[in-house]
Amino acid sequence: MDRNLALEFVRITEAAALASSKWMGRGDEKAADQAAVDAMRRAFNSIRINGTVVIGEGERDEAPMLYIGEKVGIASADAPEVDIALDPLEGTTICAQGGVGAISVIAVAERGKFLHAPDTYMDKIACGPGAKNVIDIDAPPAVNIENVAKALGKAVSEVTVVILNRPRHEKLIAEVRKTGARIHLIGDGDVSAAVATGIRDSGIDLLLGVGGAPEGVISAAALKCLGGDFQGRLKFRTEDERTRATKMGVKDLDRAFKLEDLAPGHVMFCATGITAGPLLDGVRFWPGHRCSTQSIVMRSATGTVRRIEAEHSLTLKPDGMLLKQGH
Ligand code: VTB
Repeated sequence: MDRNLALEFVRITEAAALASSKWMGRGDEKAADQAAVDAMRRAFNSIRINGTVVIGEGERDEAPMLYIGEKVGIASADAPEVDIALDPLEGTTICAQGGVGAISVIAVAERGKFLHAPDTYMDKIACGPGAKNVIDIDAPPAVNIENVAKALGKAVSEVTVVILNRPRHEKLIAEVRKTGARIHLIGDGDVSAAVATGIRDSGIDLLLGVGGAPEGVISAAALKCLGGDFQGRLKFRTEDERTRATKMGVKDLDRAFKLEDLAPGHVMFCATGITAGPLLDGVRFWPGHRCSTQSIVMRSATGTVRRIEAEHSLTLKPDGMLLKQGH
């Protein structure tokens, strides 16, 4: 995958972040998401790729834009063939409530590589490079935490585990508390939390628990670039979900997927913060109709991790115009 491409993709997540940031705290999840989707879809028109969305806003009949199978980019014979996993606004509730850690995110792989994850739940475990090789989704939380502590040279009481605050995690939370590890409970947004385990100064060591499966693939791509680890197992609530997964090409529905199963080959990841979180700063607005974004861009081929700070003019940029016109 071309190295310049990574820097092109960040302009797309920036556009989506800028558009949805206008909706921060306004209590309208739908509008925030729509703004991000529209901006991301439009921004794809400026990039030379033969792109196919493999993880997106849903099936073609339920999502008018950025649906699974949609072709994106300026197609040409010499443009790279890539598969795209995206979430224009990961954390719609976070954005609508002005909470912590909403991001706009794109992961890219060579054609046919990403696991085509169905829109079901996934049990997840994620960690950074320091604890790679010691986590195991089939081991009890206490064992994983103990092993992560050892690998990081920390006491168990110094390990911070991030978990989505959900009734389904009651038992998990109790088990983790029993170990004495610290817990960071989040309301939403387990992609930025998973990726944060791979960032040295995020203060997060381990992610445990059940979130969205498509977002698991996106998180795996990021942790591959960061040299961390991610494992996941699909969790089905209905027979219909199992059928859908089979239709999407998942062969073994109950398998514990390793990072290499979810995001094999060379991958690229980029994300822009919408609201401030452990991974990225949010969009900030400055006097004079200017605003700033913080993004992270990385590629697995080289392991380079770039943080990109950008300042935007809201009067000159097309997305800026959109913001000014408002809704
Ligand atoms: C949420 C959201 C996550 O999965 O947890 C969702 O915060 C599914 O969980 O970021 P609920 O149905 O309990 O809300 C994610 O979207 C992605 O994994």
